[in-house]
Amino acid sequence: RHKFWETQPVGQFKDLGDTNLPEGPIEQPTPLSEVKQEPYNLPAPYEWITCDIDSEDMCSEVYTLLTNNYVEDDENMFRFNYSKEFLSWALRPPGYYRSWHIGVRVKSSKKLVAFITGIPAKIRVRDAVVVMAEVNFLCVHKKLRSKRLAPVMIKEVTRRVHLENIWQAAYTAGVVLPTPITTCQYWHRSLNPKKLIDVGFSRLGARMTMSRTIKLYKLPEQTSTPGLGARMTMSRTIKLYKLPEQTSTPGFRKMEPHDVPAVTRLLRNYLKQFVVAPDFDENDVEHWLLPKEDVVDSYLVESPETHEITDFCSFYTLPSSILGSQNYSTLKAAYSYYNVSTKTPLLQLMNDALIVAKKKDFDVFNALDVMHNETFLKELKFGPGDGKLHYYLYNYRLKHVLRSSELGLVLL
Ligand code: YNC
Ligand code: MG
Repeated sequence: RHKFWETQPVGQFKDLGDTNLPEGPIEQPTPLSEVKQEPYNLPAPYEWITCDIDSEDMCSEVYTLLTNNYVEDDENMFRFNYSKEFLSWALRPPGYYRSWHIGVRVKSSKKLVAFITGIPAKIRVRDAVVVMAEVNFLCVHKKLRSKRLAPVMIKEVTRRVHLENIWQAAYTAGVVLPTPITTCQYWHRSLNPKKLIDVGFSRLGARMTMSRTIKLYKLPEQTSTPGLGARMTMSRTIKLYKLPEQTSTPGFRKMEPHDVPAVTRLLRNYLKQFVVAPDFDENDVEHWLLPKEDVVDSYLVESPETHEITDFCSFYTLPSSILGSQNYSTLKAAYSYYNVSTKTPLLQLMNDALIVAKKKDFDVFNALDVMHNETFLKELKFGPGDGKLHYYLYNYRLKHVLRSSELGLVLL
């Protein structure tokens, strides 16, 4: 039962498979004068604030709330630790609205205890380009959980999105809600297996299981030798994940500002093949894909002969706090972002991405099974996580659940 979500304009479980329902908006926009003008009521001890993410102090408060209370894996071993620089980047794309960065404070102490954000994005669904809000960073302090604060946060961001005459949204969650447009799986590629095993990452269900590690290890030489587990040594594991020092693709280099027009053309053309994908213009590409230290990395292939930009790959930096290790406090993770292959095989391109990520000292490289990622995951020794990521649209119905490979959208 979903007492809140059943009241919202989202695909409902009872309607799954009902192909008589049309694709597109579920509810029509209302005149802006009919949008509620006052914020929703919060329980008496709390008040709304609009977070000025430009302000160093406010950015630090948000950082602290999320560092201590945001998403953990199922076994509570790791918690996302988005950096301040990352938050500032993620929340201020072209055309962002300050009013969509919403906090809740305790009136008496001024302590920030909840947060939710939206940013504007043009998202194409089949042939329709729809202006949406991408909603992210929903967080309620651990001490205030299960008090139905989340629905109030969601209604308030919805109201503020409506006030900008925007009526659709996209979001992801690890939990199942009515109803996913697709469900993806995370895959993890060890870059620093010794550390990953030390901190328990390799044994973690939500990331990569030991049995999977053993199975992977088993593949090259041994096929069905019994008692194989005992032969799974650290040195053999390190060897299994070893990468070359240098990238292999001629013309592979870091993206630079003058590449924005060519990358925009390449990416726009590539993303056409997916059912749901962002509609990026040059300003978006400049913001989301130009390299930003410790936030986003992008590489491309420039043909040594024609100087044409033929391929592109990118990843963002999202460390996790390690909650119970004596030896380490942070897991440095790279997350596959947008990749385009036209001339360089995707497998080779992503192998080069792994090599640069390893050089930059990442411990693990993560990727969802979206777009064409399935074509390289197993071969490049990624292991499947068992946590799922569900994608949702608000006030937009699709007739069918998508395959993850039909999705061309990566949210942060
Ligand atoms: C979630 N992640 O089902 P029902 S992802 C949406 N997204 O409602 P309470 C969620 N809804 O089932 P708590 C949700 N998690 O009764 C729970 N819910 O209908 C629903 N975790 O509220 C849930 N961040 O306040 C239930 O629960 C209702 O105190 C229960 O708070 C939830 O950012 C939460 O995982 C997630 O901080 C805030 O557990 C809290 O547990 C927490 O009693 C750790 O809420 C951090 C975490 C979520 C990351 C994310 C995307 C959010 C999308 C929100 C939906 C946006 C819709 C579009 C709006 C714009 C529309 C336009 C136009
Ligand atoms: Mg609550």
